[in-house]
Amino acid sequence: MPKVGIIMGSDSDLKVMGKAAETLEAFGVDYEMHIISAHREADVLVEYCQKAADRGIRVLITGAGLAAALPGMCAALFPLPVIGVPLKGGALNGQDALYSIVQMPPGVPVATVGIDGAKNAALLAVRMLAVSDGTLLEKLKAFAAEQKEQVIAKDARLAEVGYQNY
Ligand code: RP5
Repeated sequence: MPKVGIIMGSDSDLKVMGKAAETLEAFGVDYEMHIISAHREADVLVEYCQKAADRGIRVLITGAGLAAALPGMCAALFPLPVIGVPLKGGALNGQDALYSIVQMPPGVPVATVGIDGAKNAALLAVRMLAVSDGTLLEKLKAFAAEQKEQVIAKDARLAEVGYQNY
């Protein structure tokens, strides 16, 4: 079974990156989760990324804050898709991480989601795996239908109780 790797630079990233894990669990996607710092233990990151594909990891979800080097370094070392999650925190509130992660040089792509967008990162990983997995594709269709029903229900409630009592 294909597996997703969730990597984050610090345990201070765990609260947000946990949403990626929750989302993968909801879709029944196998994953592993690690704290590996690109700046503080570059050698560990290199070893992890160089072996990940051979161990069955098909997509890496990578979250980091501040001068976020982790997603870009993963994309340099891991040959399959890397999704970057810029994390809020520090004086620039995640904009530093966003710019760092999204502005990759040509040839080394990172699919960057929004600041703290761990849930979307996981959904994107599920979509990538669903390219060759019909069961996951059906789950994604069901997820989209469920989201639609939730909005319809909210609209019906608004019509029923009015905005003051919503
Ligand atoms: C980044 O620095 C991490 O991804 C984290 O978002 C940020 C702060 O790390 P800690 O000082 O909390 O370990 O590398």
